[in-house]
Amino acid sequence: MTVLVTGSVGFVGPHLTSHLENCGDEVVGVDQFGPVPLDITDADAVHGAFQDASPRVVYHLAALSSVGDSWKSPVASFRVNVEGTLNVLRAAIDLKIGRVVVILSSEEYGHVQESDLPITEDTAIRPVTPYGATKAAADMLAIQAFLGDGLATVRVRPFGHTGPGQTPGFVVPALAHRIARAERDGVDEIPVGSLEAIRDLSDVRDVVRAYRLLAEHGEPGEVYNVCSGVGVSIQEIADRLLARAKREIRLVVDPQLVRPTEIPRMIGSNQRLRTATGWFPEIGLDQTLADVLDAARRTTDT
Ligand code: A2R
Repeated sequence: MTVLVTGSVGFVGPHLTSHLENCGDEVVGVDQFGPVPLDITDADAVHGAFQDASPRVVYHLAALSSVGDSWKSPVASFRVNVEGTLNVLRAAIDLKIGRVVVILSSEEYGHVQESDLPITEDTAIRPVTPYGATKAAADMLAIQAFLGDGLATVRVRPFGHTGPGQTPGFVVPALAHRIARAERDGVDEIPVGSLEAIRDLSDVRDVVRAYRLLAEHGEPGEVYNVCSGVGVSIQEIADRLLARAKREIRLVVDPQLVRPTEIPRMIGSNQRLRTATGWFPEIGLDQTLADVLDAARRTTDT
């Protein structure tokens, strides 16, 4: 079966591509700087690429994915994340593509009261960050494409995920890179931002398995959280990484690294995903952190 992945050379794209290929799919990857270059904001180019590939399934990952950057460039985030998604949906409708898996975000939920945790798919959408708002808008477009145009969209709201290959703009690889540099340079302290925030963190390799399972078994028109269901603090992540360090390293809080709006506790429910697909996470946090630290050491050495 031919499938198409947008955002194929980002962080998740290569993990998804190798998983799909291992499952026997023929993958066409498109990305702004990918093997098949495609600007997702160019509607005609998106239509042309989809027509050429003629996929049964589209996995739409292409996005400006940094929450921090979305505060600095909300218009660019909106164009890529919302207009880009609209272009994908319109092309898929026009070309009668069987299914579109639209990758959205847990950032759509925003600040959720402690009493309303864990976050289910029915939790109100109240985004706090510009990035979260773009994903909420993309979510609406995908609902409309299903309800109004009959396109089989499956909407997915992944919570935090990490693994080898993630850029140091995200908290786990950022910490891992600082530790790897401190090991290399013989430094005994590293800066950190907020340590209190609690996140629901998955391994990217588990997340991409969920995406394919949802392409196969997800209900068209439905939305699914992808998350571990377990909360872990940034402090604990940092401590577990430091426990693997090759020297004694201390954390020093740097106020400049604290985000303008930090959501204190985000924990999701993966019940709907489990019921629909039988998915469960296979890779434990310690394995993930070990792999991210090893990857950081390799890039720091080169
Ligand atoms: O920003 P770049 O140069 O890293 O390229 C990203 C690409 N992308 C685009 N592709 C086509 N046309 C555009 N105008 C455009 N702008 C950005 O999408 C990158 O290669 C890919 C997204 O990958 P990452 O930023 O690494 O995100 P990640 O972690 O792979 O997340 C995949 C999806 C995204 O929708 C996130 O918002 C969601 O999962 O969490």
